Amino acid sequence: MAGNDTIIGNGNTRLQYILAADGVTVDIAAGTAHGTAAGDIAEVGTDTFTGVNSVMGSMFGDTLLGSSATENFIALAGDDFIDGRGGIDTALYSNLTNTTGGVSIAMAAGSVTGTGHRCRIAESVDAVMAEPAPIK
Ligand SMILES: [Ca+2]
Repeated sequence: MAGNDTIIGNGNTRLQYILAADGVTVDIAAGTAHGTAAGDIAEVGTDTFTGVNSVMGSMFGDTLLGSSATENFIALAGDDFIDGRGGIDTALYSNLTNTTGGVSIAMAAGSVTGTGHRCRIAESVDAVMAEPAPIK
């Protein structure tokens, strides 16, 4: 994902920044994604895209912004912020590979906390989905 990429999705396409070296800012409405910090220390370049309805952030603090359409967001670890804007949006914490423990979800307060996760969620996000911890 390094370098400046142009992604043309089919409306059911997920962008993934799991390998980014630092937090990313992804704005679906604007169709842009880049490292949040100056100097591209995330090493993702500046991407432009269309047709994306799902975003997986990095293992660091991300800012994930939606559009008026329905989308889902997988923020992974880090202190993240999710604003789905319009539509019926979902924040997902069911990625077993990167979820190391349970998460506590307070929709009214707009927060998700848990092992490796701390997230602020704007009111525009309609649902948060998590899975039970895997059986060991
Ligand atoms: Ca949305």
